[in-house]
Amino acid sequence: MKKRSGLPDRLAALREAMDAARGRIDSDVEAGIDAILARVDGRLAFSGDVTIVALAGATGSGKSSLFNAVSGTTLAEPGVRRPTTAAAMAAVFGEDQSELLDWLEVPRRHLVTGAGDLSGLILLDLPDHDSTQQSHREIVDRLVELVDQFVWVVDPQKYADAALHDRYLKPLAAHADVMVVALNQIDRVAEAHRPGMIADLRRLLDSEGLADARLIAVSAATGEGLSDLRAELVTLIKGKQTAARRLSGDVTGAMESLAPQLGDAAADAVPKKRAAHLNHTLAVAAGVPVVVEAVKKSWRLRGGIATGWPVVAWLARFRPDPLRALHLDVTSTKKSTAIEPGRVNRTSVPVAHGVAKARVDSAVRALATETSEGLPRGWQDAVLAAARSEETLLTDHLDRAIATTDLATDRGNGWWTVVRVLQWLVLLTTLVGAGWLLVNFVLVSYLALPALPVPKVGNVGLPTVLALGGVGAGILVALLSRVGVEVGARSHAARAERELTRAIGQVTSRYVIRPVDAQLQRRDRAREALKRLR
Ligand SMILES: Nc1nc2c(ncn2[C@@H]2O[C@H](COP(=O)(O)OP(=O)(O)OP(=O)(O)O)[C@@H](O)[C@H]2O)c(=O)[nH]1
Ligand SMILES: [Mg+2]
Repeated sequence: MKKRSGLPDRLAALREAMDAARGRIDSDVEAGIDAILARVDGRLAFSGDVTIVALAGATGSGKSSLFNAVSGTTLAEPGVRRPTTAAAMAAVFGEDQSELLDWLEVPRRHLVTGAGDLSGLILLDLPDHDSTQQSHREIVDRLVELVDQFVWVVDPQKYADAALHDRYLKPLAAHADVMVVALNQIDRVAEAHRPGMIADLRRLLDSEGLADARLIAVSAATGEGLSDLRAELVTLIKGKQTAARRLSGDVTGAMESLAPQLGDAAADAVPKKRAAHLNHTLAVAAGVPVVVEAVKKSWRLRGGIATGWPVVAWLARFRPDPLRALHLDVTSTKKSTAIEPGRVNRTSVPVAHGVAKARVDSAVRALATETSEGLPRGWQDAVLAAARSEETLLTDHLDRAIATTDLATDRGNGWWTVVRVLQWLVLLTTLVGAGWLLVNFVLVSYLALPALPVPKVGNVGLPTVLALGGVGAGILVALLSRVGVEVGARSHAARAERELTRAIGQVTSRYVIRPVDAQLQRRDRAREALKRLR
């Protein structure tokens, strides 16, 4: 038996599950559960010490007669012409409960004083559920949702009536433990046939999930079984748990309708592999490989200009810098400081347009689809919407990530200056040697003057050594530098790739992965809450 004290916890859990699942589940289910929550709140506002029991059933089954028999009054008017009872009527045993009856919208009330052990009972006589009158059915349907306990009154002719079983009994199976089925007019059945009929009805109820429902054979006419029915009611009133049990049943019903809306698949976060795959796709679409290649080429070009033989290097100046062509500055110092968003110039990596944008969008969609696979439709939609929440700006974010990443293009090249000085010294040496030779040539050949003195280094004259040695040294330094520049180009390209990928990863995490995770966590929260409810 469910404890009354458990109801507030279960209710809180249901509310929590609904808060998390709202907008992501079938709207009919959502409305149904909201109605249950409102109803439960409504009933809880009133005393749980009062037990509301409704006599419900087909026309002529004897509800009004049983109402009179149980209450020991002649308040209800059993009739020959059907249907007789057009509005619900209440017999209130003990203290007045007008507010509760207002909430139930039961207009006709009778206070039964000196109620004895039935004190605390509100007995309702309902109109016929199978009425030709629409208003009767509406009253029944409304009150069936609100009362604490039902006594379904059936008669020997119509106890298996499909309308009653399909429309009321089966859907109320969650409330079987607060249900009594009274097989009335048992006096009309021959003694010999009674056990068989009772067993037949019992089997029917059991097959409908109503094994917990009590079945009592009664006769309003002869009073047979009435003491059993009364005793059942007294037990319920004394237990003071009927309202809580019914409400608990409501909560269970709500839970059962909510559970399939949450799905079984375990998916509480975007799997690392999927996120990594998205990062890779977006990095390519955002032009990371292009930038990395440009970093490498730019380094080679600038390194060549700085460390090459000055004449060749001077010519290389006229080649365009590949990084500049992408509108990525080759000097990175200012990028390492914080940058105001909006003031960063767009790169010309063409991520925001055309094919690249389409690729970004479809990768984001693929991640959403794969991640939400196996989830109910509402959650798939929510995951997709979350993944695409920044879709229009995503390419801008990616572009900015690239524009603001420090490519370190002016670090690690201090040695270029040393080499450059060396190259100029070497060039100077070459020019001195060549000039010396030229002067001597002019002096001797044209002016017939004595040549300048030429000191010997070994067998060769110093000017020749200076000129040839200078050329040779220049070439050697250029070749060695080229090796150094290439090493730098590669390590800077690798570093740029790392940093750019990291920056792209931050964008995808913030604008795609985290919003998706938030949806998945919502669902997880709802599922956890339901688990507590069970
Ligand atoms: N023999 C016999 N007749 C009964 C019994 N209970 C009720 N009746 C008769 O059956 C007829 C219908 O009884 P009601 O109590 O008016 O039935 P009801 O379920 O209230 O009918 P509606 O108000 O029309 O839905 C009346 O003529 C009663 O006298 C019973 O246990 N035995
Ligand atoms: Mg009646």
